[in-house]
Parts: sequence; structure tokens; C-alpha cells
Amino acid sequence: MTLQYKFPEGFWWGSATSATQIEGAANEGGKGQNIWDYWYKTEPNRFFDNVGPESTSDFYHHYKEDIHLMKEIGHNTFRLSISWSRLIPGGRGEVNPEAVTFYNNVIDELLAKDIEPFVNLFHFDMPLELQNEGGWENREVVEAYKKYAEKCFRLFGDRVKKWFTFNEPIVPVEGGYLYDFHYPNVVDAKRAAQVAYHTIVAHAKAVEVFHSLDFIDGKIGIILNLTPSYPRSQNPADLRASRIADLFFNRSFLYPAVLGKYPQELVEILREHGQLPVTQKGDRELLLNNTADILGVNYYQPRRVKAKEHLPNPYSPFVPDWFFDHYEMPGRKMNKYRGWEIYEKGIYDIMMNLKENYGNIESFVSENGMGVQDEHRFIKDGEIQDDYRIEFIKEHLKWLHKAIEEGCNTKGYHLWSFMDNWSWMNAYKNRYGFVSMDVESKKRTLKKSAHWIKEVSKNNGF
Ligand code: BGP
Repeated sequence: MTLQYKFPEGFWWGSATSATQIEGAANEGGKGQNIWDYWYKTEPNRFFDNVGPESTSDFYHHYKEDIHLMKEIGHNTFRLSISWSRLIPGGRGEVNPEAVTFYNNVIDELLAKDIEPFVNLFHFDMPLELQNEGGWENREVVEAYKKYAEKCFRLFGDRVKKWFTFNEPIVPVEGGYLYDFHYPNVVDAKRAAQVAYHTIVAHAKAVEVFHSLDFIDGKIGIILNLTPSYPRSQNPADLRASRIADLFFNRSFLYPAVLGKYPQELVEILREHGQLPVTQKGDRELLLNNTADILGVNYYQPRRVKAKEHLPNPYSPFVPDWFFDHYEMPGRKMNKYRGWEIYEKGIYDIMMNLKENYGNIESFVSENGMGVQDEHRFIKDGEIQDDYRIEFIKEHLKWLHKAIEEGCNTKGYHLWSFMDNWSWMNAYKNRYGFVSMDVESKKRTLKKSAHWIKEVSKNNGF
């Protein structure tokens, strides 16, 4: 068979998930509470259809069946996250033996099926007790995280070779401290900056510990959601707006995680507006000496911006949007269900940027996907005919292929997500999986895209 898009030998085919979104068993197996368990209990009506994280996809009890399906559809890699509050209830102290057994079982089952586990340590799920101490605003929580990370490396590092410190660390900053879609629902840029800063310090500390353990021979990195920023026009005001959006939403994490320092322009803007976080002596060296070995790129949509039409009210709370307005490009392609623009070339632009400005760091697409509402409308002969998802993946893969041909150090593609899952405030509103999951019965059924990806993975291209 002649393949038009052939990927390099050993390309990582797989999908991504996170503990809170798939495990369920939120009150089982000795797990402690995290902010999602708590927020849902206190404000259930903020969640789509009032559905919370108690049972989700019940991976906790179905992991064998799920890993079997992963194998069935050609995965050679799979991303999961460890739930901090499951492994160490309360966030500090003794590990929970039932959690150790569970994660050992999952890792061993994956390896038995020749699926390499990619393990992420933090996916939005702060243990409640630590949030009550201030969460990432509190420097002591950074120390607790470092201990948790070390525990994970010691428990599972003999078998897990790809580690990630955080998934989308900017999201709890935006959601929790700027735009009200994560607990603790605060709007305060200075606190947001502190949270962002402490997250990066925590990342660097975990990298430092990881590299100090001589029995470890894997790699450690971070997963960032990158939204390439495109200006409305080439006029200087639009260009500046786009540059600042990029500064806040991409370079704020890319720079320190990959280059080990903050962009000077960001520091200056925050200083000018009185928003600089508190730092400690030695942090600068810590960041510089502990950059990521590998970068996961989550890409869903670009960010299109234009110059601000009205000056912000200087008495309103400072937010990054003071510097730009969002711009809806005429004729843009949309995922109308999720309300996100589809721009496949964005993946290529991200990878070329990593090649040119970030030392061509080893990377992979760690999330990309299409959330669709009421997918049962597309069932035919018992199977969801998600041709739109196949098209979506294919078009992104074409651009990824081009990036690789042009020398980008890109090693794989993970769909968000393996199966339909509980998605924070959106609960089950948008379905993302290769595998559909009946919320009531928890029955798993392959979608058309699952059969398609099986062929693509087998042939290493299409
Ligand atoms: C990413 C997160 C995932 C997942 C995905 C889809 O930002 O890493 O956890 O939620 O987005 O998001 P949504 O369900 O909001 O469409």
C-alpha cells in the first residue's frame, strides 16, 4: 500500500486522559477529596446537567477492559494522570496502599500489552486540604508537590519512562483566578500571577528531583496548551495585541519551562501594573537548571486578536485582556458544537516555532480533538459514525507530517481522548473519545474513528 503520509518509525499513536475525568470511584479505595469533589458538592448547579465527578467513566473498575480496547485500536502509548488525592489523601504524608495497587495494576497492564504509559502528575486536581491552605498561592504547597512527585518517581519510575509535571498549568490560573471556571473562583491577577509562578517553581523542583534519582532513565517534561496567536492585520497595533496575547497565554509558560527564564516583556508589564509575584532567592537558578526534556503540546484552537477598541477602565481588575480584543476571522471554520475555531495549520505553526525558538525540543501532540454534543444522533448500526472526527484528525496529521518533514522534533500524536469522559464544568456535554461510553451503564463501544485510527497506527500513516 502506498501511503501519502508516512510517519517516522516508532511514532507514538495513542490518546490522553486524566484521573478526575475517567477514574470515578471518587469516594472509594481510600481516595481523599480534591477541589472538584468539593466544588461539585457545594455548587452542583454550576456543572452541566448537574453531573459531578463521582463515577465518570469508572476506569477504576474498568481499566483492564479499557486497556484491552486501547490495544485493539492500535495504541502504542497512552497518557493517564495520577490523582494526588488518591495516592496521598490530604496531599501530604502516608501513601494510600490501595492507590499504589491500582496504579501498579494499570501500568503493568499497559506494559503487558506493549503500550507505553505516559504519566502526568497534576491535571487540575488539587487535594482539597492543600487548596484550603491556599493551593498554589502557598509556597509550602510547592514543597508538598515536590514530595508527591518524588513518591511517584520512586513507586513507578522503574517502569514509567515518560513523565509530565503538569497538564495545562495555565488553565487553573485562568479558571481559578481570572475567569471563574475552576475553584476557587477568584478574579485577581496578582494572585493569578503567584499561582502561575509557583506552578513553574513546582515543575522545576520535580524536574530537579527526577534528574537526581540515579535509578531513573526516563524523561520528564510538561504539557502546555498552546494557542498560536494571529493578528487581524499586519498593522502595528494589531501586531502588538497579538504579541501580548502570545506573551500571556503561550510564552508565560513556554519560556520558563523550556528556556528556564521569563520573557522580559512579561516581567515589565506585570511590574508596571503592580502584579509581580513574590519570588525567592535561588529560584532563578532553579528554573534555569531544570528545564523540560520533552514537551507535550495540547492544541485545540488558535487565538485571533486585534488591537483594543476601547481603553480598559483603569479601576477594573487587571486581566490580560486589557491589551487585546478577540477577533472573529470571517469565513473561519468552526467546531460549532464546542464553539472553537478549527485551524489545522496551527499545529504546524506551533511545531515550527518550537524548532526555531525553543531548541527544537522533543515534542508530541499530547491533546487534540473534537468535542461533539449529542453524538448518539450519528449512530448507525450500533456505531457512532464520527466521520467529522476522522476528518479533523487527518487534517491535523497532514500538517504535523509536514512539520516533521521540515525537521521538527515531533514524536507522536495523542487524541483527546481515549473515551468519552467527564469534562469539568461541561461534564458530559461534549464527547471526545475514540470510544463512546454510556454514562448510565458504563458500556464502551468503539466509534468509527477507532477503526480508522487502528489502520493508521498499524500502517504508521495513511
Ligand atoms: C483540555 C483539558 C482536558 C479536556 C479538554 C476538553 O483543556 O486538558 O482535560 O477537558 O481540554 O475540554 P472541554 O471538555 O472543555 O471541551
